[in-house]
Amino acid sequence: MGLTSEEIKNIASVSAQQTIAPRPGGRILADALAAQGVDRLFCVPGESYLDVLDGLLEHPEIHVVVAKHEGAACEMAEADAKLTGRPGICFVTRGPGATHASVGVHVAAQDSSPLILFIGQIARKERYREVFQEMDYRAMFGACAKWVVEIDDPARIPEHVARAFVCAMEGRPGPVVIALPEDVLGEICTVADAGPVRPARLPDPDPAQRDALHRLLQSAQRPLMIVGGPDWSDHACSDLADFAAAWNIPVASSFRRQDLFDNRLPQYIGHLSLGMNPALSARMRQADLVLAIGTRLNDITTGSYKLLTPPTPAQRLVHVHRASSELGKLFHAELAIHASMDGIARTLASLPAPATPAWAEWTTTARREHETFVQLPGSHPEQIGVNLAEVVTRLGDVLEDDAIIANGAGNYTVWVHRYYQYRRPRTELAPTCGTMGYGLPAAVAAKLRHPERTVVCFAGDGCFLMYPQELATAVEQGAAVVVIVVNNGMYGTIRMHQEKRFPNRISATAIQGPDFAALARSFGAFAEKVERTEDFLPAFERARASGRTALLELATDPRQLTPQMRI
Ligand SMILES: Cc1ncc(C[n+]2csc(CCOP(=O)(O)OP(=O)(O)O)c2C)c(N)n1
Ligand SMILES: [Mg+2]
Repeated sequence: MGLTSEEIKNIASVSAQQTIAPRPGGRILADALAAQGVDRLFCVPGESYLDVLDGLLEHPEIHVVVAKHEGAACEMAEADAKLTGRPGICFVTRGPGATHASVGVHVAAQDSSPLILFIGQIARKERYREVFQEMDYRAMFGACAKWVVEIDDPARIPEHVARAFVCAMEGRPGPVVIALPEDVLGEICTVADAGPVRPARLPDPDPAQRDALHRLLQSAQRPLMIVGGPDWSDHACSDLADFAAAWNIPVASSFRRQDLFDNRLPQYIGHLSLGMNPALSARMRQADLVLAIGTRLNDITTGSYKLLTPPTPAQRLVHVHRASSELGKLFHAELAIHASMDGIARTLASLPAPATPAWAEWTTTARREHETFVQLPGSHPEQIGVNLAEVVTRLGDVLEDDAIIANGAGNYTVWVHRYYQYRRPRTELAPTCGTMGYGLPAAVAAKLRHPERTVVCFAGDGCFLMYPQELATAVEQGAAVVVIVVNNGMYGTIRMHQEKRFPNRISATAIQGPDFAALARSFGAFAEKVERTEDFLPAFERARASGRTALLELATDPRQLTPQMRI
């Protein structure tokens, strides 16, 4: 993706008068990261980039976290980016390292998170012979990264790294991949560092857009706001809440962006997700004005494009996005606004609200429907193991507002998203692209970023078994996360689909898991198994009080596939 001239202007270079010592490429790269303010990176080491590892010894301010699998390393970097808004940094080796790490590139692309994946590459002179672990990264990542580059000249490392930072953050944030030939990293050259870069400032809505927005709101009968997408500051979220309160406008979050709007507020009406509240989908259909703020309106958020149909939906649509390329891509909005989330939230909060909006009843009813949906269901008379709805609700009662909840993919997340009330921005680390295994790496990254906050990872047994070895990373790093393994002995989501399409024909969906608590203890973690709902909270408090990485295995009922569906 090209940069605008504005952005290129932002790439400042150090004054030519400065005396520069010759350095090997690996050191130039480590210095370039430091120049961009990198304070942490995630890696699995490889002989292909020893020069960078060596160069990093000169930068004790950069915390090098060694994960045990590159998929986890890259997801840690992506989760770190979700928390900081700055590019997450990951280093892996060529071939096997790069292919493992690709999952994190996919998450960063679909979740719009800034990420830079550095890959140690074979030496330039060996290219095109299919030598040991040789791969073409432009071909491999070309379709999902915003930019892929192989650096051919150590003198251009500062330039390329600076550009990668801008590229990952500008417009719709996403992944950049940089391949580093081994001999480039070893070559000594004399070049100045680049200064820290910042993408060009995004526009604010202009006065004409503000007026049009105001008019649309004033003429609406049944408005509904959808919030989503990346890069929301605390300030923008708070302006948005002020606007929603002043106009008493109902707010739904897009898939796995529930933390953008305090779920306890009277305007919050739920989560546009897989298995969403049918009353919420009905509201979406009935709305006469949809304000889509920050979200790209993907298939899940729009109920497979049935609740909002492209290109011209039945509802009047205002679409606001920080990337102009997302506007008009799929939906033709009546009003499309290219703006930062800070800018649009400030504009919305400044609109003079009517004394009594026409839709008071519409909002109250939508909220009531949401409250009914998240009410604790009674246990089925034949239920065994813990009641997950109750566990999640009780956990929400004891956790602080800034606690971070991480998860991967699986039906267990339906309970988490339905019964946990997210309250603050950047407290939900959840892959909008449904990547199993994401929870533990994301939780580790979160605990390192915010050691003072409680970090809980929910994982299904299938999900957890993708990266159980990252407990070693957590213990090594002193990351006292609490992992809650929801053990139903199966890939429940797939079993659910199987039951619907091929009833009573179980194929490849059972899991014979280990003794999760014993496994966790072998890594040096605190661990307990919980078999009754009432034992959960005391076990959770013991886990937290241990001050160590902790794991609680919850035995859940394999027949309870979702809060509604029982085999
Ligand atoms: C990396 C990855 N592999 C496979 C899938 C397909 N998939 C989605 S959910 C799921 C099962 C999840 O099982 P588990 O974590 O035990 O949760 P449960 O559904 O049982 O609650 C699978 C295999 C996926 N989303 N991601
Ligand atoms: Mg399971």
